[in-house]
Amino acid sequence: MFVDEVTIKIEAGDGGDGCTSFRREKYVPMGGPNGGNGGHGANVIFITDQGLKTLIDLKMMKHVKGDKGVNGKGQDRHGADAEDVYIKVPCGTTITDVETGEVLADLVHNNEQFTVAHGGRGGLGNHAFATHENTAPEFSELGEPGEKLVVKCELKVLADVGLVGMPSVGKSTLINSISNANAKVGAYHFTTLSPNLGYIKVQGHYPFIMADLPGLIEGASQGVGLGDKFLRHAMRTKVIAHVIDMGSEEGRDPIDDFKKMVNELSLYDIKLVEKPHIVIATKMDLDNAEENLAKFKKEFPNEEVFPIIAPLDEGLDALIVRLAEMVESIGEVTLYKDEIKSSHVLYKFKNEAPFTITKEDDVWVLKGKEIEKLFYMTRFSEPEGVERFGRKLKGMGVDKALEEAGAQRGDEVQIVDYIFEFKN
Ligand SMILES: Nc1nc2c(ncn2[C@@H]2O[C@H](COP(=O)(O)OP(=O)(O)OP(=O)(O)O)[C@@H](O)[C@H]2O)c(=O)[nH]1
Ligand SMILES: [Mg+2]
Repeated sequence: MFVDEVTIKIEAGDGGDGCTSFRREKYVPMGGPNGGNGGHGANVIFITDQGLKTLIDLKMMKHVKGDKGVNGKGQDRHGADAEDVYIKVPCGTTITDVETGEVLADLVHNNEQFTVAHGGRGGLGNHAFATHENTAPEFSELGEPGEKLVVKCELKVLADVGLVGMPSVGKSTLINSISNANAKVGAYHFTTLSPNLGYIKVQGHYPFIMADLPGLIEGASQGVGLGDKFLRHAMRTKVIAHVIDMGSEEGRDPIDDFKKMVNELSLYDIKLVEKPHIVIATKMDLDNAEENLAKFKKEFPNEEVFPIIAPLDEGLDALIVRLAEMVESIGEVTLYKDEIKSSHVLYKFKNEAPFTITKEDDVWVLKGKEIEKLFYMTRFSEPEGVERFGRKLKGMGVDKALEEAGAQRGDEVQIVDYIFEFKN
């Protein structure tokens, strides 16, 4: 099964909690604070692996959750950071935030990483809060919550050249001969079930990427055979290379094959036949090949045809030089023009208001990432921690904003599920 679209829920790990603790030693009546900090929560990171070809492993995941950092302890022992979670994906995977529809990352190269959800930082222990004014703080922070989101991963084969042709015409044999690809070759139809990518280096030219697509048959655009689901990958290539078996080993007629292929492509999307293309004539070692080639050229005098024998490396140099030239002359066509804005990895520009105020029944409700984070990191069992929470809110301008909104002394104010009294 070729899985090229998966939605997963992602939760980075929360930070470990800070510790409130005091030194206890014999003969030392008032030991200082020694509560350690919590460890960092696990980040969730996508990483590309060129060995992977589909998103099938992700299909099993559905929900990925990073561990919480270890809590701090007394005697200034800091908690360990949680281990990051890596999600391996094939090259050519794009990651979209389902809620906003924003493309977060377009991972193209091997071993490329993208941190999709950051783990929370560890809460500070009470030692970290010791100051001249407060040498013995009786509070510590809880760990910061990890980021959570739902993402859609899509595999979109990124290639400059797409090999298109009937089953068993020798597409995989060709890509194996000219690139680092390791495509399965077989004497039966539909050996290739998902696209293979090959990286091709040509002396004096920029390297380019070729995609070996599964074989198409007549009616593919209507879902016959493996259907047309792979043609969307062809849509993203700059050059289409039609692969035609000139040996007519299986009783095929190369002229007929070519007509059928062009027809299938045009039925799928007319843009496919408008792309620059060439014809690769394979299996030129077979008896009928020369004769068929002559007929083919006569029938299609305007087609640029490259006869090859891939297993013997014949005709390959001329072919790849020409493909490199074509790719270069097309230049930097952005494959994801509408989807991505800058480089291959995109970062969200976060510019949200620190909080919002709404009135629900008689309660003023405060919402916002920053304010909620502060809430989650406060240990409400510690009065000094609660005091600090109040000071921080004031510092963020909450008191002023509530007053402006019309809040009166004594009104109820809610953050997450905590309700406190407005005192101004
Ligand atoms: N005689 C000869 N046989 C070839 C040549 N190239 C490929 N073949 C054979 O043709 C058969 C099909 O080759 P593949 O490379 O698997 O063909 P494909 O187009 O990738 O096939 P699908 O993935 O099924 O669409 C295999 O048995 C190959 O060994 C060639 O130049 N000459
Ligand atoms: Mg194949």
